[in-house]
Amino acid sequence: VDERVAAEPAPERDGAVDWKRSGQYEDIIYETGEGIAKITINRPERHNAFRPTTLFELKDAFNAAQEDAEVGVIIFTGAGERAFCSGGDQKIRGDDGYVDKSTPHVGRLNVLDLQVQIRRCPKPVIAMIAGYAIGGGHVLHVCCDLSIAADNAVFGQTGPKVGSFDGGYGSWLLAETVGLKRAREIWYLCRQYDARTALDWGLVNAVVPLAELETETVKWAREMLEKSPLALRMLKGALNAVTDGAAGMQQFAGDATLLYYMSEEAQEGRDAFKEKRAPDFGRFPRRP
Ligand code: S0N
Repeated sequence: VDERVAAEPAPERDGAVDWKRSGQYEDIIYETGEGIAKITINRPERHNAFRPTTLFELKDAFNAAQEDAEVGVIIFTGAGERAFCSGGDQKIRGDDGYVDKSTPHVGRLNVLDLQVQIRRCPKPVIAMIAGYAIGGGHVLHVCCDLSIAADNAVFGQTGPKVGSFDGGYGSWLLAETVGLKRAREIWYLCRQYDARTALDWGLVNAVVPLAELETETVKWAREMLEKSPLALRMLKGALNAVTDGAAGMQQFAGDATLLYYMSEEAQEGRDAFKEKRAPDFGRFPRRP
């Protein structure tokens, strides 16, 4: 009997991941399972608006996911069905940034650090969006590699209405994603856009019924987990390099060095130094 024919087809796994929670956090939840890390902003009473504490915790969680060699894909989301994230917490906005117990004397704008961290993380980050992705929350999903939206998702910027703007990734990465005219419209008019429009504009990768949001997002994560982690890492670096300028090239160059370290040619240099002999690079091809 040909075992390939007789074998039962692999059962379709449902979306349910047996998430294991870890870390001591107040504003977020950090979970892992099946090679996926799920990071959730947990302030649903404020539509998951972030304060400095939230951002310090997110920084810690993203760092944990990046450093965990078991994790291949990160899902970034908001608690509940009403919001992914509504941006900076306007209720604790001081005169020079956001102020809370973690930074009582100096206002902070520390979402910018998180944006950079998401971009530089060598693992794919999927924004899983139910409800509002507004203001600085909208910018966060723009910074993610992929965005899966529920059919109740609502997108938009509010800066010129509430006295702020994001002239960094929030402007030019958005323009690169949806085009300059649409980016201008989004910022100048501060309208809200539904999930279908976001899909038409290339702002999200897929729209699914709310009840299927996590199942579908996990499906995308599992598909990526089947792929070569180094290839995904290099592709993320390559796709970000142009918009990240010298910093993007620096990261991409670091990845090239990582690959070189893994070659026999580089290891010959290391070994020759340790063995106090001249390196023999003659056995390696001068590639055309
Ligand atoms: C999302 C909206 C449209 C939803 O309206 P809806 O459904 O009517 O709900 P609400 O009743 O308004 O909201 C429910 C509860 O949640 C609170 N809430 C919502 N959003 C926020 C928020 N951002 N801050 C604090 N609280 C929030 C509501 O107040 C309500 O609670 P109660 O009833 O108890 O009052 C609507 O909620 C809305 O428009 N929200 C505000 C969206 C907004 O303007 N966000 C801020 C935009 N600016 C930024 O994000 C800053 C940008 C930024 O981070 C940045 C950029 C560049 C450089 C640095 C920075 C930086 O600041 O770090």
